[in-house]
Amino acid sequence: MWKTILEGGISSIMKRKISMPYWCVGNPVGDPFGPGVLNKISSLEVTDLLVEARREGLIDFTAAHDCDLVPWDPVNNNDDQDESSSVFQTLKSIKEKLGKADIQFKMISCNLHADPVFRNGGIANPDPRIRILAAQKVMRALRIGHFLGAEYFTYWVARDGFECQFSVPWENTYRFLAEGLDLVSNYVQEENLGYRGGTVEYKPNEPRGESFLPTVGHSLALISRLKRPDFWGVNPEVLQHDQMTGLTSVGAVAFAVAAGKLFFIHVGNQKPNQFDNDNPPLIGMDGVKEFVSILYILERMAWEGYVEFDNHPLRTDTAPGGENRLNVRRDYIRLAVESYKAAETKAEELAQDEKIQSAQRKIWETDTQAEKALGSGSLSEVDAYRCDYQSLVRERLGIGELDLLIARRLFGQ
Ligand code: XLS
Ligand code: MG
Repeated sequence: MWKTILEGGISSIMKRKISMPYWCVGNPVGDPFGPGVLNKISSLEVTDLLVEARREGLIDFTAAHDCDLVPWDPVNNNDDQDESSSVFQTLKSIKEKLGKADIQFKMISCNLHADPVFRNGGIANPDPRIRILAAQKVMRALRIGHFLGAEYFTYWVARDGFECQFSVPWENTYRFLAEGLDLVSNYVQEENLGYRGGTVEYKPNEPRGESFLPTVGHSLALISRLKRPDFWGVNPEVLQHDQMTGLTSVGAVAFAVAAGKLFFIHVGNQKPNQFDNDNPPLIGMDGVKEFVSILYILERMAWEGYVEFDNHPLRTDTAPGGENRLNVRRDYIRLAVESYKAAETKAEELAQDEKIQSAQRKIWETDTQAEKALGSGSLSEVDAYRCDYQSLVRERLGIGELDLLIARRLFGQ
C-alpha cells in the first residue's frame, strides 16, 4: 500500500471532517480526586454550543452516548418510543436544532459505564440478567441513534473487564462479548435501522483494572468471529488508548487501515504509560510527533474517514460558576479544533515535502525484480533471485537523517 501511494505521489490533500461529541462539550472535568470544576449543562445547551461551533465553521458532525442526551429509566426502557414522554420531546428538539444547523449526528454509543448496575460489566457481565438489561439499553440506544440519523454504533469496552482474575468466568467471557455485539447487528438488520456499521473501541484499562479488549488486535480478532464481520470495524482512540500502556497508536491505526477496518478515529493527547489523559490534541506533556505522524500516515494511506474528538478541557483551564459554564466550553471547542488543525496542516506539509519523500525512497529503495519475485508467489523465483549481500550489508539507510529533517520541519525550519 505504501509503495503504490509513493509511486503515484500524494495528490489529494484533504481536510478531514470533524465530529465534536456531546460528552466532550458537556464534561464537567472531574477526576478521581475531585468533583467537576464546571457547572453541569443540559443536552439542549450542549446542542446550542454545537450549533454555534458549526456556524463558525469549526465542526461538521456530532456523536453521543444515549445518556448524554436523555436519562435512562430501566423500568421504562421504551420511553423513547412514547411521543408524550419528556425523553421523546428532548430528542425531538435536539434533532430539530441539529437539522437546522446542518450538523450530522454520526455516532451513538450506549453508556454501560455510569449506572451502578453495570459496575461489573455490561454486555460481558457474568450475570445474564444484567446482560439482558445491557442488551435492552443497547437496543434503546440504537433506536435513539436511528432517530437522530446515526451512521455508526460504537461499543466502547468500558466496564467489561476485571481486577480479580478468579472472579471472571473466562470460559464464557468472549462468548458473552460476541453475543452482545451480534445482538447489535441483528437488531439493526431486523428493525432496518440503516446503520453503516458498528465500531469496537478498545482500551487497555480504566475504569477497570484490565479490560477484555485491550488492543486493536484483540478487537479485530473478535470481529472476525462475529456473525457479521463486515458490519464491524474499530475506532482507535489516538493517542490515548494505545499509549496508556506504552503501545503505539501509529501501528494501531496503520494496521486498522490496512485491514479496511478503520471507520473513524477518536483524537486527543496522551503521555505514555499514564491514566487516560484525554487532553486536546497536542496539548500536554508529550505526543506532538506521534500525533502528526498518525495524520501523515492516514494521508499517505489515502484513508477517507473522519476524526471525532474524545478529550476535554484541561482541568486547570476551567473555572467553576454559572457564568463560566458556557464560555469555558466555547473556548475548549475552539482550542481543541485549532490544535487538531495545526497538526493536520503540518501533516499535510510533510506529506508533500519532496526532501522527505526522497529520504524515504532511499530507505525503501526498491528492486523491481526482487519485488516481483516476492509478489509472484513463485517459490522458485524467490529461490533463483541472487542478492548482492556485500552491498546490502554495507548500505547506509539514513533513518536518523530523515528524522532530523522531520524534527526541523516540526520546528518550522
Ligand atoms: C473512554 C472512551 C469513551 C468512548 C465512548 O475512554 O473514549 O468516551 O469513546 O463510549
Ligand atoms: Mg473514545
